Amino acid sequence: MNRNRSRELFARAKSKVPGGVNSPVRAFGGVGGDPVFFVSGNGPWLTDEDGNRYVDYVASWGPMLFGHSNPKLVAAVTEQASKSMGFGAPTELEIRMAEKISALMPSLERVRMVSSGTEAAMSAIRLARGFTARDLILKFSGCYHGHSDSLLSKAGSGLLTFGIPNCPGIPNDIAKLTLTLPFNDISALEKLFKENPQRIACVIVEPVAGNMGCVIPHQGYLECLREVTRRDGALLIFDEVITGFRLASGGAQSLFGVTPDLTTLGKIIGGGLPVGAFGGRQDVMAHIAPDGPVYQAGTLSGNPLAMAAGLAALEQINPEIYPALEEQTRALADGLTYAARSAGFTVACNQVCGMFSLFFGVDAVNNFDDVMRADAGIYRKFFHKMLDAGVYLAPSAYEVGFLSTSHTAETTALTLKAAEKALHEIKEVV
Ligand code: HOZ
Repeated sequence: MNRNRSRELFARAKSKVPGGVNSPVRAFGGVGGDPVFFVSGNGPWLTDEDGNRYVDYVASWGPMLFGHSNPKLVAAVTEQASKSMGFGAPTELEIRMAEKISALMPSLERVRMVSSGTEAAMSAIRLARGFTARDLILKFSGCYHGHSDSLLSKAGSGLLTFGIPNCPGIPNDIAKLTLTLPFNDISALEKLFKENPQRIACVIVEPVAGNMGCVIPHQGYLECLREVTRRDGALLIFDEVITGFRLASGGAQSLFGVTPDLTTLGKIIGGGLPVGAFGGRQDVMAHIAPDGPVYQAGTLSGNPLAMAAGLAALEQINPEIYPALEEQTRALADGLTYAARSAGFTVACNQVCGMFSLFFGVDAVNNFDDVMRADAGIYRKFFHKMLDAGVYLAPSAYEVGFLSTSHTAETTALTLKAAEKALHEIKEVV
């Protein structure tokens, strides 16, 4: 497959853009080689600058729940663009967005729109600290909640891909306020709260981790987070930037039946445009300015173009879309597992509704240490063979794969055929 134009563009990008990209994982540092530059997408398909077509499993890192160029989203954005791109003043679209989110996820009694998941998490943490008058926060190794100062300790995503354990530029005095624990470890959680009674402002967690690959909570784990935080007076924040509206119409919180105090959202609620949100209990959200003293603001917050795209996505959400998405993703995950084992590889494949991850060299992945034991070298080889066969997987062993409602049995069959060939070829030279 010829990707000359992508190669040329990457070389050109590097002379003006740090690392040639505007977000590190895209630079292909985790898999080697040059990133693919894309020109268009349609449903589950992507077309690159050289005219090659790929089945897309990155889905713009999650937002493309309905595939690329979904006609309802295109129409909504086109209509709004002809009216105005933004006022920096309220619009009815923002109310409709908050009403829609609240109807789908009732724990969000009040919703504040922002422009990214990073901003949502950063603001939710400030709110939790302001509300509880406590400074410490707790996160879990391998979870990623955007790149704000308080949330980069032992973080997943690009920090994992590029092996950056501690990010320079974050003052020690800030970093030491973030406590970390392993995901899925109840006794470590109980011990930490026992040692720090009434000192932790909040626990922030991806209810299904999606930035160290897909890692699923053990039965009872999220319930335990709820119970421990409630007992202590700490807030529980679910980071549903990835899982919100991807796992169920009410997000992971409805799938697992655990209600957090605050939730952060992004990705799908912007339909592919830059959008985030945080929201939750009315009494907590009342502390946000202008109602309360916890300051948070943004020129582009609630931007009408982004609201139009997000609303067009959310209006297509209903419980009926998830069984087919689950079935298609499970068929893919089972097929990949079967193909890998048949070729002689040990693998674990974690999957929940429309997200999945394949880990080589391990037979179960339940936390960050398990992820670290997986063989990223085999993933790299697999990634490139799949790319050459027209399948675009995440360019890092530590990101998840996403399906959309536009993926079909045909795209799954094509992917599995490519995977079977790739895995046999890799095995021959290992
Ligand atoms: N943090 C994103 C994945 N979880 C990567 C974003 C990007 O590179 O676009």
